[in-house]
Amino acid sequence: MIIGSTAIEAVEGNIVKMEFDAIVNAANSSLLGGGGVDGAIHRAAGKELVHECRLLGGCKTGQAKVTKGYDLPANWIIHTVGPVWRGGENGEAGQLASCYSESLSRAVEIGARTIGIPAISTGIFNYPLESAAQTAVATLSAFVEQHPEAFDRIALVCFDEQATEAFTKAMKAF
Ligand code: AR6
Repeated sequence: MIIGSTAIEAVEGNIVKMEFDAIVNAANSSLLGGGGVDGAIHRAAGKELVHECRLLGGCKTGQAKVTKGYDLPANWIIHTVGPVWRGGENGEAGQLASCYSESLSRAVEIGARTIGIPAISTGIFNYPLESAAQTAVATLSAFVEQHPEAFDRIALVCFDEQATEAFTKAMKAF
């Protein structure tokens, strides 16, 4: 979908290998690394990343903080902490939406025009894929409507076919 200058799309692949001004990391509140995409980003960025992360003092669920990209193709990493899925009645959707809007707010601040975002919370944090995809698409669209010229490309980077299908479907239904 296209809003203003921004193409929003779902793409399949490994986010650490992709060329964007900034990529978003699905981190945990320590910001010191973990499994999933977080582990992959820390491995690919190199050891200097964790040194910068130590200075940030952690990050609350739904918030986002920026570091440099170090050895990644991306110049910046926007670390956000998604909600752990606890059945859906505990504010998870609002927290997930906040991850997307706060990440884009950081992107605007650093002037990143191309951004890759993984399917936050849908791995280790267990958020149901379809519901996460709907929240992602609705939140990104609403943000971009408010900042129609801020970005060139926002890619929802899906790690497997199932995620690609869910995000593509959410975009078509929107
Ligand atoms: N590129 C793109 N997407 C990926 C990649 C990759 N290289 N690797 C995994 N994914 P997860 P969460 C997808 O578990 O659910 C960590 O330990 C994956 O298939 O990485 O937010 C953190 O430190 C899934 O669709 O993040 C936290 O403790 C999506 O990325 C916790 O996991 C998110 O899965 C965060 O859990």
